[in-house]
Amino acid sequence: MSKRALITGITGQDGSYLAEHLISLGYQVWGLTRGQANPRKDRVSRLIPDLRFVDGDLMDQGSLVSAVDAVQPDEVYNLGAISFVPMSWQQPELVTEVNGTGVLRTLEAIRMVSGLNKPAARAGATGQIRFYQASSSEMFGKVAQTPQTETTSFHPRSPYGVVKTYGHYITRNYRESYGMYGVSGILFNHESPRRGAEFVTRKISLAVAQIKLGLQEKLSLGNLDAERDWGFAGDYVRAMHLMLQQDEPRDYVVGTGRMHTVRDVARVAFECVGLNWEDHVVIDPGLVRPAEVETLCADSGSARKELGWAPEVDFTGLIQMMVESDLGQAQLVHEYGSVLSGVRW
Ligand code: NAP
Ligand code: F7E
Repeated sequence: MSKRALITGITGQDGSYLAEHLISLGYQVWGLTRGQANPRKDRVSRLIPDLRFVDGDLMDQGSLVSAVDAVQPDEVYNLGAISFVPMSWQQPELVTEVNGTGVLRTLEAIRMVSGLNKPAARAGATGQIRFYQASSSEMFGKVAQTPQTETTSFHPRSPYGVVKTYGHYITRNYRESYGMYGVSGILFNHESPRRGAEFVTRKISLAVAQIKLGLQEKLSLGNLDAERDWGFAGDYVRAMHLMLQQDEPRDYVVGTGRMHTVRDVARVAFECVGLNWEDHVVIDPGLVRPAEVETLCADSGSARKELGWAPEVDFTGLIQMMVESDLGQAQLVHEYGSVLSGVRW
């Protein structure tokens, strides 16, 4: 019988790649969607016709219990979050509710539906619903060592990072308290042509496409010196799935082990279309964060050894993929009008 998976955050970047991956492995996949007439639900259902949907919101405990009960999943992937770090300074309470208490609510829904409060169920995780939590390299923040491993201490620098740290520890606590198979993937930045336009890589690839076509002149950026370990989202969802297939639940760091600056992203992206980034990028001090994460680099030795995971797309390949996708889409819109703008991701 095919396995059943429930994904929160299905309308986001990772949700769509994970759903495609699980369906390719023979899973039946349900995505949790919230709200009324969510346009992002239409977009993902066009992209993945075999996907099923169930209503729910990480802010609403009852809806999560109903969703888990209705789907009866073998695996739950909690990818839902407000994931743009600057928003966590603007609306810290909302981010805490969704990204922090939302994890607790999902764990509680699994516990209630599985009957994990019963002592007999505590003895072993076998046959229980397996849970994946989307933890983040933002938890390392002001890094204690480079590269970062599963044992590197946390020093988050944003409300987002602080709240993700709560989600990380509450997942570990449910594993230790109830024998739940719950794991956290500490994922470093991962990008794709489906990345939100507010994140720096996509902001750059979209601007490069517009500038190449003469539709925009300048691109405003903040801290060009920030260093990140950027990988491809399609590679990282394979690691999420592998983490739930192990005999023993444990947390893993997932990244490429290569660091680049925001300046490198701009240089490579503009080079893809034969332009010089220095002719187009302007600095906007308003985009610099109240407390910055200056540098992040993963040591994914455990994931490589124990999960057999390795990334397939390198930094230059990733930026090229994003620029080519945005240029192709911008050319279509430019030639045929805005009626086409909603067709692709
Ligand atoms: P994303 O594209 O921003 O997607 C976020 C998803 O969360 C959307 O589907 C959104 O759905 C959903 N969501 C927001 N509020 C919700 C709520 N109240 N209830 C239910 N769903 C809600 O994020 P992503 O890049 O795919 O990242 C997936 C997860 O990994 C997130 O938890 C993120 O924090 C974490 N993470 C990401 C990275 C990265 O580099 N991408 C690295 C480490 C960790 P709507 O359409 O309803 O808004
Ligand atoms: O910023 C700098 C900015 O917003 C990257 C999320 O998926 O990964 C992501 O968080 C760096 C930062 O991603 C601009 O200051 C410069 O140092 O693309 P970002 P992020 O904050 O690293 C982690 C792992 C997550 O978990 C998050 O959910 O780029 N930067 N100039 C800029 N960033 C943006 N957005 N816009 C700029 O103009």
